[in-house]
Amino acid sequence: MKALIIVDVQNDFMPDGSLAVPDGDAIVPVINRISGKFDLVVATQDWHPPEHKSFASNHKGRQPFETIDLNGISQTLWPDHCVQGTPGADFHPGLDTRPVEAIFRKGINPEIDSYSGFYDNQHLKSTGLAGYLREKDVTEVYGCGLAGDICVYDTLNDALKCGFPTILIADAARALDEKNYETAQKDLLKNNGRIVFSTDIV
Ligand code: VGL
Ligand code: ZN
Repeated sequence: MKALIIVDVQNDFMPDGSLAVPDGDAIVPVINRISGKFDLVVATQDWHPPEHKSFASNHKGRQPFETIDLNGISQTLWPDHCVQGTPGADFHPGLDTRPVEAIFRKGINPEIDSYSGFYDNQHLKSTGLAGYLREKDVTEVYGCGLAGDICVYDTLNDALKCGFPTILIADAARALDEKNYETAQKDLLKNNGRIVFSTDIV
């Protein structure tokens, strides 16, 4: 059983969104072309309340992209993004969501950020995604989406930690920061992850 996790393909991460990932919309046709080839497709959705503490706007005198300590861990402050129920939190309108069987929402607790689709950033609370994939007898987890260096990376890292053979689809992801993405890809490879291109998926 091959599963595809589509990570955060949401309007606010698109080039005209509030937390724009360069070239982020280029992955949409790539994902649409391959999603039908998987036995199971799930998606994650960044889904923050307006008072989420990852937003710089919720910290007096702070600017986006500064780093603070949030409840004991380092937190990058972001522009407001993916606020629950707003158009920015919707999936890109061109994304074919028909094959998506389940959507795992994350980042709901205002006190803690959640980059991975599996756990929050302190690994305190699970979304249930690992149990869902296990119950579906998934034997391989493929990942794509936005942002490659943040939520895709953390999701695939957790998939590896959960024991799933894990594969990044390189041309179906884009990063906020290219340098961080290079480091992230090296780290996935070091942890026995693999990297393929969408054309390798048959
Ligand atoms: C993301 C920063 C903040 C992502 C989500 O989807 O990569 N990045 N929230
Ligand atoms: Zn977020």
